[in-house]
Amino acid sequence: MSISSVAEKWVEEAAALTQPSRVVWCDGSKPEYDRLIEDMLRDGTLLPLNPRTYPSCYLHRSHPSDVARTEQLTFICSRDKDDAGPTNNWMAPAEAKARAGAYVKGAMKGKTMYVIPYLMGPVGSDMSRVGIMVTDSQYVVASMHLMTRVGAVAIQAMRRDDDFIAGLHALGDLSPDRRLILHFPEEKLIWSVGSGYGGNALLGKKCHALRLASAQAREEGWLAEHMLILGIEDPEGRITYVAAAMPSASGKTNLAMVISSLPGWRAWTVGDDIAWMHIDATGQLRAINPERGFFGVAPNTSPKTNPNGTAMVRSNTIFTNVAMTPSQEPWWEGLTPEVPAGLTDWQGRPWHPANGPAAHPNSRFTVLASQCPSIAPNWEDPQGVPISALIFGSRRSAVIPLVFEGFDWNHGVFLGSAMSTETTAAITGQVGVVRRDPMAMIPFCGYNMADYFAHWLATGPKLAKPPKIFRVNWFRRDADGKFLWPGYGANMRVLKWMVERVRGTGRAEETPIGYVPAPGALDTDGINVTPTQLREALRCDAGEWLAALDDLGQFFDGFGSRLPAPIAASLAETRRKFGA
Ligand code: GTP
Ligand code: SPV
Ligand code: MN
Repeated sequence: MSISSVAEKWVEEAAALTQPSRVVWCDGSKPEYDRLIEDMLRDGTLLPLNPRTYPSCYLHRSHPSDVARTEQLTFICSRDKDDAGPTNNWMAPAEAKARAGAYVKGAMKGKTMYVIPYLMGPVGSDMSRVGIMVTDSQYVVASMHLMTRVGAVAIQAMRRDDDFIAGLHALGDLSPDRRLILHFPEEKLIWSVGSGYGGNALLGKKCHALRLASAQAREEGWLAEHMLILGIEDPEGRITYVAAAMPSASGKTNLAMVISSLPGWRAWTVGDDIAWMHIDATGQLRAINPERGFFGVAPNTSPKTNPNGTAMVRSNTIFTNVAMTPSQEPWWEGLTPEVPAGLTDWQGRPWHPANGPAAHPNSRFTVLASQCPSIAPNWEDPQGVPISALIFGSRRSAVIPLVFEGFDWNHGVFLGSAMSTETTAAITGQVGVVRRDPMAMIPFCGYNMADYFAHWLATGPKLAKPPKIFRVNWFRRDADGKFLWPGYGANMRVLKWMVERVRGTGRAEETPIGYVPAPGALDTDGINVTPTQLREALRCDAGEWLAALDDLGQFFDGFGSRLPAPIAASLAETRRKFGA
């Protein structure tokens, strides 16, 4: 493996700062992975799971105060505060390095520093990008093996000596008081200290592939989005590809591998969390999945809700913060209808209901995408897949209809920018609080979100045939608090209507917020939804919407004159249509 001098120099600097006793360059090989697993089994970082029913599967328990992304400790460190914008935490680059420098200085004393060259995206794709991260966590190295393409394959994809995102990760003491996740877009640099969990620590994922990539994408004219990618095959065998943005723990993994109850319709998984989308020479939007694996939410993943999800984690999977049965099998709430006796909870204690759920609500599995039964045969196509529709979905108990379609590109971008959602366990803090989350990117946009809206608006006219843009909400509830829509496999019905809309055959009715399915246009044959429930799920209420648009207007005001005029115009026009 030959490595550029720029990369070598950066690694030397990282080592000088953190002072490890040893530096190991990772090659991404199976023997390397096996050695890491052996080491971690020996020191207790991993626990073995049942080798007969879950071969090569392991359980990791993270520190109880390190179980989800910590957004309040995540910063965009652009030189100019306005370039981070009002929705991001900002710190001046020098201050950020001084503060975090105190935590990382000597942080790897007596430890091994692993250098991980990783490739985000398929081998041989112009859309793929390289990162080089260092870490003192073997769990992070093993996870990066599953989530990215590690080793020579990354170094060979560098187009110049300095063509990589540099990432410094140190566990520190895992205290939230000494935790910082810092992004330096102008330096193509990430510093993360004090957390070993998920998006805080697997730097290829949110830090690189979303926050820094979104900033890079804007400069280079592409899109880096918090989106799943999915192929929808109809009974004639034609495949329509869509990408869908949904906030954390709000349905991407589930939709990406949905099993349809509609005869002849099936889904092909291309990605479950991040989409990088470029415009090709013909003006077609094409998407790649930059990741190699899934870091998916465990709770409520069951043979009923997500059969592909449960099938793919039966081998070669690292589970984090799930519970364990007496026969060393992983368990989480919703996996089986009955709670098994004798569970050990996610903190290693005999489970007691008074201690809360047995598995942490943000417990997860890490597994290669290739293990998913519905993985698309072309999921690693260097050209990506052609995108015909974009979906913005959020988690809202009220107000937001099951599905509606934007009038055109600009209106669709407005619908994405208008998204709000109820918070989930994927982020530390209160669950179920409604917050603004444009395009499901509020925690992941690496620059000023007003400029991000402008970038989206500017992308439409560059496309020969802009994809249709839809909004969805699987989570609307009735007066008794029950979901109005069965969700999961039934979501294919909504996808089918979208495919028909793309082809110009799906019937729709116009409302002030967009097109909704006309009566009978949504195929509910064979699923348990009454006409009243469907009407409720699709209902668009003027009073509720006007209140929601007031809140949206205040949010937009925070961007000042940087808010693009077409976004403000769409808001005004919607209010007018509702009679305001
Ligand atoms: P991140 O990995 O955090 O980005 O999450 P995600 O968007 O991939 O969410 P995921 O598919 O893992 O779903 C999160 C939670 O929502 C799980 O507990 C699912 O069971 C639940 N969920 C997913 N789809 C549906 C649905 O259609 N209806 C309902 N009611 N719940 C759903
Ligand atoms: C999310 O929170 O959106 C995730 C999990 O996909 S993490 O990798 O921890 O960010
Ligand atoms: Mn996510």
